[in-house]
Amino acid sequence: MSSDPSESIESVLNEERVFDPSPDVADEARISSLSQYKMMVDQAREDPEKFWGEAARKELHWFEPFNQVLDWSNPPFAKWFSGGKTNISFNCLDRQIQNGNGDKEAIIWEGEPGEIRRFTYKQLHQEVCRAANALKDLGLGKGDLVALYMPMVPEAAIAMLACARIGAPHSVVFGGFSSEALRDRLIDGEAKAVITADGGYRKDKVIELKSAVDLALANNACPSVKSVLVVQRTNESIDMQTGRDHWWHDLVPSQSDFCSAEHMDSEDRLFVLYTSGSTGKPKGVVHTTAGYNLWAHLTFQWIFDIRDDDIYWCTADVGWITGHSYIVYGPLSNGATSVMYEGVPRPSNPGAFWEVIEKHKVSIFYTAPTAIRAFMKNGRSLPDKYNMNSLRLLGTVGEPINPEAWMWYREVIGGNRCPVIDTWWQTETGGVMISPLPGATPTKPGSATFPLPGIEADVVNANGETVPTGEGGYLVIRKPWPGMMRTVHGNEKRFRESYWEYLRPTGGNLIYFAGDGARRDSDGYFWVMGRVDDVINVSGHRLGTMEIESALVSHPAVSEAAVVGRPDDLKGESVVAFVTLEGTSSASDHLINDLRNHVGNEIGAIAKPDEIRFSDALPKTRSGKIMRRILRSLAAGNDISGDTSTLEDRSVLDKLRN
Ligand code: 6R9
Repeated sequence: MSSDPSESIESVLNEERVFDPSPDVADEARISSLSQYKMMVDQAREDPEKFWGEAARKELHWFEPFNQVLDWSNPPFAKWFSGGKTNISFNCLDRQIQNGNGDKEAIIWEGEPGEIRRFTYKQLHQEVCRAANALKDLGLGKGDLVALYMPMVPEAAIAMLACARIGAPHSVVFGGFSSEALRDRLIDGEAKAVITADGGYRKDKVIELKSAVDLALANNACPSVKSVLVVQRTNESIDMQTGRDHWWHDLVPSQSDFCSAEHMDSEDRLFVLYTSGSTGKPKGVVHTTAGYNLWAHLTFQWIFDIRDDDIYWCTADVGWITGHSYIVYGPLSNGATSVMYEGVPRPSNPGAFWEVIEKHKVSIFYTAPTAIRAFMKNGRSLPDKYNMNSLRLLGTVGEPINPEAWMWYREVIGGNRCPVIDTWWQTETGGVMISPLPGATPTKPGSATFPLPGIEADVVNANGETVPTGEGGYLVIRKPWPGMMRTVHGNEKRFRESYWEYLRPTGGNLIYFAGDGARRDSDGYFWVMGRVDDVINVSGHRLGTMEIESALVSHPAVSEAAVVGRPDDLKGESVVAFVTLEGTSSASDHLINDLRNHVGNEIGAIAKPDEIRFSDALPKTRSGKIMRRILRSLAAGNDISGDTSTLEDRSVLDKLRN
């Protein structure tokens, strides 16, 4: 822990505005009043096993019923719905067809160049079955990890569902990560196959993916990977290695469109998704079949109060947890229509988002604060040109949303009629944890409001004791929940230590610490204030400062590096690196460029430092620890406040100020 949360929590949020759910939203909603929400909270608190057990039986299809709701005999390793057999691909497809949704649109996809593809539930089911059979032909089956390194094309969702169908856990690696980052993840997960595309489109440019896969696999770096399945998207000329590489269009379309769903044990692995932590390499967060399915399903239903005629659109990439839970699994498990868009707003089409909303009559729109802030900067004249009357709900996720951006979102995009649903959660939590319910919760701009039923969230001090109202502290979860991560892939110790043993409460009950600071106001509303560990959040992307530091020091010119976040009006935070050089190297613009590219190659463009400052030395304690608090103040252009008496060499400060 690099900072005291109360220190990093600003007291800017004296927010007085409250927006009650409008009667027309509330009247039709599943959860239609605050008292109904509170009743559910009480039920879940009184008898959690009954609450979750009933939900699981009602909401999911089971090949075989479970015989125990929660096994918490070996905390923090939870087992949910033991003995049960289910399959998330069955829940997302077959069950929807059985329920009469076969001809309903499951996915409406739009590519950046503007082409549109539509899949009904029946069609998606067929595509998934064909892909699943193709994976079987490649020798893949239950338990074999399959990595996906894909653009935002329908085949990304189809591949995820195909893996789930045959019981092969997937590990989606965001297409913006470099070949180095991909290689690390393939090795760590011992992936048996990679599904990719020749390339993808981003901001009118072609992003090469297959060539990055080739680089990652070069020199037999990932011996576990036996096959690569390649979707043709951009028609790049790429190398295909005989025996290893196969075109999707050669292998998939000719398969049978029937493939029965594997009966998966509740606790069989569904996927591994890597995310940045405060120490070391990215962690492979493990989610399992039934608990994750229930959580993605139930949260989607609660927070968006999904209706049969909704057209729902989440702008995330499938490479992140938001794409997993709220483009693919949550919406499809509820029989909803999910829009998938390959593009982003770009100079050739700055109104791309509003155009998609208008064209597809989107009724629920879920995006990130960083996007909202960027639009806000350019004014309302652009969104005002589009007809967005179809919208009824607006969601945000990924980082704290400032009240100004929240108000702008509500007024300009939502025409003052759509509730703003600010959802706090993480890769580790599987689904949303703290969020308003549109028909029940009065909202306050900038607050994620209350924990969902069954989620025992609290704000505590280092001893795990609840802090007084209004005071900042660590945001924790006191009880297990179905969507919780089960472990860090290959590292149970790291799972225990990073999440469950950071805070050691008196009394001994384990509590989950999420890495965020928060406070609660006198009405009980949660205000999440951002990370209090060495993770920085740039435009909603999680980056570990340690990862960027290791990338920097792997460059021959760099001796030492320290990376901190600096508050940024648009991106939330930007990356600032303090670097000391090896004896013979000297600071120059050329070197700055070189270092930025080096980080791009090691991790991905999102991790490139916005600013690099050279220094003869870094501020350290006598025991040799870098004092990041000082660097954070310097990066933000603030005076160095607080205690500096533990500094080994105070003269370093003067040098750094320049
Ligand atoms: C879903 C997702 C998780 C981190 C989390 C926190 C930040 C996400 C937030 C939020 C304030 C919100 N975060 N939603 N902070 N308000 N509504 O983003 O997962 O990529 O794992 O990031 O994002 O700091 O700890 P992930």
